[in-house]
Amino acid sequence: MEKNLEPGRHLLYMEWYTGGDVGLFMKMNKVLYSAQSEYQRIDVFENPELGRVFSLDGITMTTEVDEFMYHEMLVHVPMFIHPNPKRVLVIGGGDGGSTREVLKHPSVEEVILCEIDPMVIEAARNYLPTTSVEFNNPKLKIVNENGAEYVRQFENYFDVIIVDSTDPTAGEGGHLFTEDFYKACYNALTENGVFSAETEDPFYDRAWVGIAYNRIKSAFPVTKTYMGFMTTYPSGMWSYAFASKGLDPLKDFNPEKVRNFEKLDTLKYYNEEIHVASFALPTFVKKLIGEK
Ligand code: AAT
Repeated sequence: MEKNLEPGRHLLYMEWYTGGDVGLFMKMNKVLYSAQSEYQRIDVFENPELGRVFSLDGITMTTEVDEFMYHEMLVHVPMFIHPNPKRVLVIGGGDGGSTREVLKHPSVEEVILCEIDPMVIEAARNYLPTTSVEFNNPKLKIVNENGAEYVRQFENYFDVIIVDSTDPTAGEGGHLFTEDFYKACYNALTENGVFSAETEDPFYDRAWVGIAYNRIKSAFPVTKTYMGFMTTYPSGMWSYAFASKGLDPLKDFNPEKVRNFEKLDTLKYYNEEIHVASFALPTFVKKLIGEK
């Protein structure tokens, strides 16, 4: 006789953190999409607490309820430092969350989303409407190429480059953590250019926080690590790098701009206090990046 399983109780998703001794599990109430692309395995499922969950190779990329924490921090910190960002390049980020945030800035005229995997774009279009919401915006152009190659054709073009990449140890993310790549980003930026990148968690992936910071620092005159909470990424605390050709993320920050931001009521994490506070680092994180 078949055993009657309680609906939603019997399917489980497990993410194994780097090191393989700790992880995260989520109940899968309903599997919406599951496919193997040329690059990675793509899954979208529903969890009662987290809403739609998007994972690549079993690593959580977004959940509907907390993706705002990551996307707002990755995007608005650099966007509010550039005095007038018009051309923006987002590398990775095929779910659309970062470009959604970029397009909230009225000065923006052109956004290129360079996501390597066309199947991620299609999965986001079909199953992740809250992040892919701006995919039909005429200011947005989507290209499916390796960002590390794509960026090389530009010189002195973008005001802001945002690297919304998978982990350096998974899929094609490693290309986006090399010194060569960071130098190509520097060259693709205008004189006032600013840059941000996700640089992993300072606990399970601690080595990468320092590696990424130091590689970015070798390409840019101004490089600073900043942090934010990210509830469904390993350790719940996440690090980002800000870099620029000269603009300083604190000295050149104008809180008035945030206060007057037309879309301020759509932001759920980033605000003028968080902008400043996110550059204050715990002592163990300072050590990771080689600061005293
Ligand atoms: N927006 C939060 C989700 C991500 S997704 C990162 C995206 O980067 C993936 O869709 C992946 O296909 C794409 N990608 C990976 N390598 C490249 C590359 N070389 N060029 C262009 N796109 C690439 C980020 C998750 C953060 C980390 C979670 N632990």
